[in-house]
Formats: sequence, C-alpha cells, structure tokens
Amino acid sequence: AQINTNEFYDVVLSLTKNCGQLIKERISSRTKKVETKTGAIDFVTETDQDVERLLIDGLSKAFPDHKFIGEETVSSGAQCDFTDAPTWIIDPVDGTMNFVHSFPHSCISIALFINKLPVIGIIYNPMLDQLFTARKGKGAYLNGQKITVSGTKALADALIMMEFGTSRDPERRKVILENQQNLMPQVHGLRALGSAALNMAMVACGAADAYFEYGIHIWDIAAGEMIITEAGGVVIDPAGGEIDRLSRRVLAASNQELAEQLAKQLVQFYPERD
Ligand code: LIP
Repeated sequence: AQINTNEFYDVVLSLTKNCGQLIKERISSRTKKVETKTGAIDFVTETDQDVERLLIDGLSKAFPDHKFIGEETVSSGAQCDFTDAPTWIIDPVDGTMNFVHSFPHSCISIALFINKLPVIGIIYNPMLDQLFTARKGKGAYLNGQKITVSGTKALADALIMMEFGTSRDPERRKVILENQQNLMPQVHGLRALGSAALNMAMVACGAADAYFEYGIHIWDIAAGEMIITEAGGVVIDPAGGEIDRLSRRVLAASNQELAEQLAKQLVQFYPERD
C-alpha cells in the first residue's frame, strides 16, 4: 500500500527550519566547542550534537515507531542499523569543518528511507537560505521552485565536485590526488564545497554536473540521493553499477552517460564498510 508521507514531510520540514536557525546563529562564534572524532581533521561540535538531538527528539515524539541513523549517535557508539523500517538518516551539520571555520557552506541533511529506499530528502543551508527538498515521485525543489539536473553529457564539458576528505591517511590522499590530476585536464573544472550534501545539491540543481567521493557515510548522501534522482539525475557506485549505501562510496551525475564516463576515469578506493 502507498504510504502517505505528507505528515512526515510537514513535521521534518518545520524541525529542520528551526534547527537551521540554530546553526545560523552559532556559525559566526569564535568560541565553538570542538572535539576530534576519527582523526585530527574530523570534528564534532556542540551544535552537531544539539541539532541531532533536537531532530531525533522531535521526530520520535511525532512518530514513535520510526528508527534513526544519526551521524553523532553512531559516532558515539550506536549501531548503524539500516533496515526496512521507516528510518530517518541524519547529518545534523554536514560540512562541520566549514562550520568550525565560519565558512558559510554547511547544512542539515536529513532523509526518510522506507524499505531501504528514499522517500523524503531535505538539505538546508541556512546561511545562504537554500532549502532543497524532494519527495518520491513529486520532483525536487530549491526554496519551492522546481529544479532539474543539467543536460551535460560529455565529461569534457562537465564541472565536477570532489572532496579532499576528513582523513590524513596517506593511501586515501594518494587516490584523491591521482584522481584530481587525471581529471583536471579532461573536464571544465573541479570544485569542493566541503559538504557532501551540498555538492549533491549542486548536481541536483544543475550548477554542477557530477560528484564523487570515497569515505562518505550514508548520512552524508541519503538526502542528496532523493533530491538528485527526483531532479532527473543518477546516483551510482563510483566503479559503475548500483549504489551500495553502506559502502562509503558514491558517484552522482546529471545522467547515466556522464556517470559512466566519469566512473571509467576514476582510480578506485574501497574504505572499510559501515
Ligand atoms: C563530511 C562531508 C565532506 C566529506 C567528508 C565528511 P561531516 O561530513 O560532507 O564533504 O569530505 O567525507 O563526511 O563530517 O562534515 O558531517
């Protein structure tokens, strides 16, 4: 039976907007409470934790049987429990490094998955007042206006989002630099916003043509997947083939043709799975 997601959407949208205001209020502060997580350049702030708690508290009050995968809850030891149950997948502040530096490209990324497939995706950058939303079968929107991916099919014409990552592991750095060096002369340009979700939002609205990254987690890409596919794009594995959402690998593009050209060019990297 078709599930009516209107109520889920209304509740999550209002919580996300409120939490966005908290991020916006706090981003300029020079005295943020910052701690490291998996390594020297992987951070969590008090705001990441506060926003995640507010979202989970609000949603579980409204929908007591829903499950959660939250970045900070998993970081502090919870299981990453990806099942068929209705599950909210939350990155409270995607682009935490940007937030720490008051660089205004951070966002809330939140998605609802049912039967392991996306039904709602929201990416909200309150600093730039960019609210990306999508629901299964209903299209993708930026601040209420319909968005679609670009028509770019040739790698040579593409603006590609990639990232430098949150790890100083030498092997990972080598792969990132090899890909950068190989792609640079073959494409229009390379960009990195410092947030997986915002990179995906740029692909969804046609401001960029593709994005790939190794080392991301499901909470970085869950909302982006819904928004890009509803905007007409594709989200696959960077080696080609179906996305494996716990593999910590992603490639998104405005169409399958471009996705496959990019996949063929990439040096592959396989992080430890979630
Ligand atoms: C980060 C990303 C960033 C990426 C990292 C990391 P966080 O998320 O969005 O683009 O390079 O892999 O996942 O830690 O800021 O929520």
